Amino acid sequence: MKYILLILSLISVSFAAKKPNFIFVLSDDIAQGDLGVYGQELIKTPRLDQIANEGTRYMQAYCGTSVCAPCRSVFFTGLHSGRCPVRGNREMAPEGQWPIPANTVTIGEVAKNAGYATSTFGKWGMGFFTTSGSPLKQGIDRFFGYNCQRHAHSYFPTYLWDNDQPIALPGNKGKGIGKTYAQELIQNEAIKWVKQNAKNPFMMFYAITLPHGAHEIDDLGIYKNKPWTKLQKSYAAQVTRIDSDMGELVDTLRELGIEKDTLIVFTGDNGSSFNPQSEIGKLFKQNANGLRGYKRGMYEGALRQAAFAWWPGTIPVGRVDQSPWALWDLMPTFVEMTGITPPEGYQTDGHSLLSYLKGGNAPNRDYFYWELHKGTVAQAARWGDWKAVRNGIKKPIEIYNLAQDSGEKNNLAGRRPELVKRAAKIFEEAHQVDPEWPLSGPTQGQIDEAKKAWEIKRKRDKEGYVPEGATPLSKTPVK
Ligand SMILES: [Ca+2]
Repeated sequence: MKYILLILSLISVSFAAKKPNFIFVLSDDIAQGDLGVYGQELIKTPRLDQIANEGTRYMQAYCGTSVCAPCRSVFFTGLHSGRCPVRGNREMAPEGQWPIPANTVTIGEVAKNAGYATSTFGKWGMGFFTTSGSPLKQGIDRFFGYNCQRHAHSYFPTYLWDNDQPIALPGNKGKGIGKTYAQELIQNEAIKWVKQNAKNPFMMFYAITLPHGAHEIDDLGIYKNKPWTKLQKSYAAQVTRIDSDMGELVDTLRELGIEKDTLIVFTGDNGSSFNPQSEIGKLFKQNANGLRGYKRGMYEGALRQAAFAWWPGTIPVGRVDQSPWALWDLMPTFVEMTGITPPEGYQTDGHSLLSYLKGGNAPNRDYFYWELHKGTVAQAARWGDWKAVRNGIKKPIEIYNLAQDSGEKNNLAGRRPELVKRAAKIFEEAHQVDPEWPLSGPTQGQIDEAKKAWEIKRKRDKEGYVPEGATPLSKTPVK
């Protein structure tokens, strides 16, 4: 009996030692159609295509909502945008966005609680370091990048944050092309961290800022001599930069021999920031998938993302699937794949995708829900093939049948009052009342705060602001 117990405990130790790593890559404003595997012909993404083809690619993977900060918050909290604590890009002075409250259980805390090493690289957007929303107070051991989304409008910033310490980047002016490309540093730190943590189970949230504006790049590479506009070349080079950086990441996992222990999920955080009729939208045929809308909307073109999962030996190779799922599913997926008990206060609106990722069916659920805080709140829901959109609380509810009309051209609301009723019920039920996020839109105080925050940002840009006590990049110790 003793021996059996010993063997059992050895088995459980060896299982415990094999907790899988999780890398979630969230690309900022990338369009589904920007990637070769989704039909892109002009922008080259060979490594992303390869990663997608070595794993499973999803055609109906949904973001949290169609702007940056709340989408991050949906992933980070496992709550949909009707319940998560950061539901809009709310600008706070002098730096940062509206913070995640202290009592929110985040995926960072869930992972850390289970003994994982945790990190975030790239663009945070969920609270400055002096607030409860600091990554370092929300379960993240290692942060490197931009805390503030306004700051992330430059790829040649005058400084970045190494945890909560500012690093000055000499030769950068914070606008236009400078000497040090932020993504270069962020990628190097991310790769370094993976190497340092190869023996631990780790959870990395890589909130890669590309190809969000400003569309600045250190090297136009293969696009240099294309007969395109400067913007078109820069944009293409930004996407290809994500590609080579993701290639380096999987190469690193393979060199470390941990590729079979590591799940990578790659998605965009919202649809393209470009109108399909713009010089980017048109040249790169970003809406060749026929979906309606783009960033800051509630139609499928804003919500459906480029998305794939890679986990050699675990996730089926070459599968392409049409089932819908959403970013708030990743929290319960992480909990199930690690077999851990989440800390007290943990809750989620998602469903674990683990068996689906492994080749099974997607989980059943009542509905998906999104809200978008810009002016009065816009809402969307999907149940089965039905999709409902209300572009503001006083606007009529629109109903579409996604199976027959994925382009959401044919509003069936007039003919299907029972579906309008169902949508209204979902909109009411899924929206959790929160005085910070009124349905009627931001309060005057919130508008004033945002105005002040942008004024400070513009002033800082003019002055080439660097936070006090910043260490120059060349003097930072090699970690
Ligand atoms: Ca974004």
